[in-house]
Amino acid sequence: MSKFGTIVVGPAGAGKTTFCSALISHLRANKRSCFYINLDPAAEEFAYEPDVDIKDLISLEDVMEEMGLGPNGGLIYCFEFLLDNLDFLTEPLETVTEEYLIVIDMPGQIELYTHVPILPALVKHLMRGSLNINMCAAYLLEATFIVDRPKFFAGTLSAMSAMLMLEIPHVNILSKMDLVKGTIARRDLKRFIHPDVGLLDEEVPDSTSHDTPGDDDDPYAAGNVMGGSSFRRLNRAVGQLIDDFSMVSFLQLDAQDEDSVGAILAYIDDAIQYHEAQEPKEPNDEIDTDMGDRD
Ligand SMILES: Nc1nc2c(ncn2[C@@H]2O[C@H](COP(=O)(O)OP(=O)(O)OP(=O)(O)O)[C@@H](O)[C@H]2O)c(=O)[nH]1
Ligand SMILES: [Mg+2]
Repeated sequence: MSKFGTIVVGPAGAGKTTFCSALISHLRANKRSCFYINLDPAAEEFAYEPDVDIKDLISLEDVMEEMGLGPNGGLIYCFEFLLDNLDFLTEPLETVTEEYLIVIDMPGQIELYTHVPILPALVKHLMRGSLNINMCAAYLLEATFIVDRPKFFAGTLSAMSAMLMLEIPHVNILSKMDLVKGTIARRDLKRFIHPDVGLLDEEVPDSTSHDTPGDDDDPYAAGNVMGGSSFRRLNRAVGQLIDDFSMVSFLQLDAQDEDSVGAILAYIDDAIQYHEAQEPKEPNDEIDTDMGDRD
């Protein structure tokens, strides 16, 4: 028996928890079962009570206090502790059946998705161990990043980094689309949905970003830290890297819009081959065929 799930990842505040809630509402409305896991030890409020909550295993607050760690070091400690106590996840998941979608909400510390090898180990345990969960990652990036093109490409690079590190099916999502709709032409939006490096060349240099005219090449000039020719060359190199790999394109999400959530769920279902594993239902399954009272 297979199990199916999605792990919702992305930078802080990208809308991961909101997306998990919207997804659960949508699944419920469509009479689908869901198993919700919260792995953010700092998360306080949920629209739906998690079936498993990492806070029942370890508290970030306690870790910070007792180990003298900051929030990021504390979070890494919590995940290392989880990896040492995987039964906490394995036991409740053993009974989850194939009609469920397991939804895992993650914290927003970007280092978890870029260079710390904790998440690949966790995902490997869930997918390749006895649990055998077909999983895909849903990587959220805020659509508002598109107003700052270098920032958008940096965010796209982090999505690609997560794809390469996790090595599992991946759905990239531009969240909070409601905040940019109407501010950008459809034709221009397409160039962010399928990131086009040309966007960086077209960016008009900000005339206020240079200390004095002619110092554009000096990477140490304060005004060139986020501008100037060396900054543009760096962004061009990042953009070229993304273009060379040609791996990232985005789906669009407005968490308030049921159709948008449904469309993303369809991609997730496809990526994990959810429907292929479901028992075919007979057309009469739902109809009460009990004739006993008539005898
Ligand atoms: N306008 C708009 N706001 C959204 C949307 N999704 C999330 N938000 C808001 O963005 C903020 C952050 O949302 P969360 O769901 O907490 O983001 P998160 O990625 O879980 O954040 P962390 O767990 O702290 O990393 C909240 O104020 C949400 O209300 C959306 O689709 N549209
Ligand atoms: Mg969250």
